[in-house]
Amino acid sequence: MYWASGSPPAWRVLLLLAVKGVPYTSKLLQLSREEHTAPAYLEVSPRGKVPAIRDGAFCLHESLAIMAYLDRKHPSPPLFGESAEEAGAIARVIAEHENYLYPALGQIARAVFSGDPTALAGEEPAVRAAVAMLHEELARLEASLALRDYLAGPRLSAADLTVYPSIQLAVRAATRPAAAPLDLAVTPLAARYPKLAAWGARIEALPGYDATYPPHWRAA
Ligand SMILES: N[C@@H](CCC(=O)N[C@@H](CS)C(=O)NCC(=O)O)C(=O)O
Repeated sequence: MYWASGSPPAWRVLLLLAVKGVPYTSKLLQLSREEHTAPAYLEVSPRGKVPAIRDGAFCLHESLAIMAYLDRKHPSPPLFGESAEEAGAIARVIAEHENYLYPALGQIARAVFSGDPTALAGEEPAVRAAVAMLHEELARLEASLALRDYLAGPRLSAADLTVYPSIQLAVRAATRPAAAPLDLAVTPLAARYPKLAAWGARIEALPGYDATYPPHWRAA
């Protein structure tokens, strides 16, 4: 399992491995040292991105593809649904996350974590629009949790494991000084989104949840 600290897509896969209790060899790459562009790694992950896995002779990149593969290989507990309706609901939550929440978060994260104090200057209107979109999506998730314990139904699924690292990234971004002018207003999460905060606590209580991942994530 090739991953990097601070990568939400990598964390999704690590969570899925933990929930399923699948043993694996951890290969932590240092992106700052360009380990993801090394020729040997490009053979595993041709785009030079994390996460990626090697399972025997089989290599796979793209977090959602890896999750689907691992769910087939290690079916217990099933995380992509058993009925057609469950599978549809899970795929819907994941697609909405990938198409709306994650791009907005990416735009915010690029401005907040770039280390360049002027990063926001030229892009502030676009980043503010992304903050509004993030809240729109968080409100949708919050409303859905009024009806069910997990994002796609009464049981934990791949949808939860996909969304959870993004929520954590939003919270982490809000603690950064560079985020102050944006007024991200996602901390404490429970103040505005109590159901999302309680859902996050349910995920953190899962057997195998590793509170130390990613190593420097929470302390930031
Ligand atoms: N769609 C991909 C996204 C992977 C991705 O963008 N990974 C980032 C870390 S979050 C990465 O490897 N960045 C290194 C780079 O682009 O140079 C997935 O879900 O696996």
